[in-house]
Amino acid sequence: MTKTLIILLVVVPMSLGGFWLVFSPPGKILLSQIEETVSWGPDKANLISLLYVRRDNLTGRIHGEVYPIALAKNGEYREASITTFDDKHPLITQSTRLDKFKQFHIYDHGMEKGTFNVTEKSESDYQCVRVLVGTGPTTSLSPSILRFDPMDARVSSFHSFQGGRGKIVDTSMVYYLATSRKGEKSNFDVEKNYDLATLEQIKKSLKSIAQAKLAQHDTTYGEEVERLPIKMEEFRLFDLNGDGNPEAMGQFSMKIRKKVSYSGSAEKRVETELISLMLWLKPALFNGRDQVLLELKADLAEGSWGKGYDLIEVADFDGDGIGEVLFKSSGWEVTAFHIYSLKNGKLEKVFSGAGYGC
Ligand SMILES: [Ca+2]
Ligand SMILES: [Ca+2]
Repeated sequence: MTKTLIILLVVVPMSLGGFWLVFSPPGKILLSQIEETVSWGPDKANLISLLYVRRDNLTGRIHGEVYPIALAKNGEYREASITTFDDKHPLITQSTRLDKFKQFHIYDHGMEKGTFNVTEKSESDYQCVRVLVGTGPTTSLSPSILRFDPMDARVSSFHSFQGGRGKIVDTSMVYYLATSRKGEKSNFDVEKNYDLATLEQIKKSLKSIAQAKLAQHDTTYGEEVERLPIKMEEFRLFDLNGDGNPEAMGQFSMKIRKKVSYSGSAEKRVETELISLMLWLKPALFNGRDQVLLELKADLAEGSWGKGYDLIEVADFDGDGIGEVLFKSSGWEVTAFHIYSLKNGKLEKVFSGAGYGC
């Protein structure tokens, strides 16, 4: 394959939102994901998943489903989702890791919020694809997580009238980390251990680095641009490796306004774009110097519903006592999941996949 073709295969589909050309050819069930089920026993393996809780706002009925992301074993992470575009062949007959892993521990901000037991396999719609999920009762979950607070970034709502079926659909959804193995340690959050002045100093370090990174980021293509001040969307403080020195996370966004001219027209239109940055740092306060552990940038045109990378949870997925980081990335009608692990002074990607989208 020539270099140009490789670039086309990767860059063009991503930019057009044609995510599935990269991650999964349309219409095909990912058989490679299923083969490994046999050799990966449930003993020490961990099926890292999300629990999606859906509420029918018309009937009040709450329904939970486990969406498998990755299987962790011996420090390795393997794809665990089974998806298809093909609506003719039922997924439900497929062998899946949900046949072996039935009980899940549900986490919210490092705290266990009950267990979820998969009683049956089912198929569920996620944007344009169908996904094999595990369903079950939500009765063993803490009522504190079954609230669908519209201010919570994890909550989404869907309201539509399906004329063909004469049906009104009004659903709210929220998701949490679900792991088949109970974490020996799940709460790596250390923000409460530090006073406000210290936290402010760490935020200042994050902001100044984010400012420099976002100023360098160029999506302008030579157009005139105005960069608006950066905004810190989220700040969290963890000690991933338990060495007493925290790792800090800042999620930032910056709007840029640019004047764009179109071919054949002298007129210029102002367009706004959003650039987002997920930044992790070992702050100078504890480290002698600011050390960047991870930077994930995403630029999205206004109107897209995504905003780059969101932290789902920090948890010890592989049982070595060190916390891994699970992100959800959202783009133009696509979603994918990524796991990062602290290695050699960096947060390194150990898994990327389990995506869905159009
Ligand atoms: Ca640390
Ligand atoms: Ca770990």
